[in-house]
Amino acid sequence: MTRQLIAGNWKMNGTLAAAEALARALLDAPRDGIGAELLVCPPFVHLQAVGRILNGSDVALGAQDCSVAAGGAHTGDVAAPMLPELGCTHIVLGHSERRQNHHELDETVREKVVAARAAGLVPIVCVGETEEQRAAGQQDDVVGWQLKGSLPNDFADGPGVVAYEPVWAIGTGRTATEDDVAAMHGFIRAELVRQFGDKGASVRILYGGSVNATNAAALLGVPEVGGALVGGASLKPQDFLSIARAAV
Ligand code: G2H
Repeated sequence: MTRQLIAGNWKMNGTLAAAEALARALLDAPRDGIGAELLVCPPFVHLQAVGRILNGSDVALGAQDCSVAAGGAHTGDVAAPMLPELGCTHIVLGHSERRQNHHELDETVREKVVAARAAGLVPIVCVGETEEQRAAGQQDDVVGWQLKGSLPNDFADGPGVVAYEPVWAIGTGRTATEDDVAAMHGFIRAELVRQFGDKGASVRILYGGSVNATNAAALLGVPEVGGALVGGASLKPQDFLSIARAAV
């Protein structure tokens, strides 16, 4: 069985000194009882410093976004090929905060997945419904369309991850119930198999949304949960490692 992946999304938090301290704290803490794969995704401007600290360790490095373009006249953007030389192996794409704040469409996310793959990065593609959509019973339709639109046809041919993050559970302290997670992860698995055939069965599906040291064991124990994408709790090294200890 594949080890679960515990990924910390540091979002737009902290100073450079705080990012370096967090990375060092993760490396210095005891690792007993942790079998999960570990990944942290700092802000762009902290990637190089954190990458130097994590270099050679068992904690992988990821970015939180990239441009659809491989380089050129794109002021303010960061190209995917720039990221591996900083130590990045993974990249979070299509997070709901980018879909909302930067009006990213499924098509844009798909182009970014292609760009990230071409640069050798493992894409972690986020999907999830809003509170209004869930209240209207539209979560399957919404997430189904996001999967169809955001994942290129060859997505399951290489390493790739899907993260289910219900928008109403992000940073709110509200977590999806185990039944909610089981239903949505089961739905996503079925969609991946429908979209990609047998290869869709091995795409890892993370859960994200207010995961913390208290609820991690229950959420990570739900069938078809291949790990967690952790925001707020990933900024506290002990909490992040407690979540990792709850993984299988
Ligand atoms: C969801 C998650 C990490 P948080 O965005 O991607 O953040 O754990 O703070 O809800």
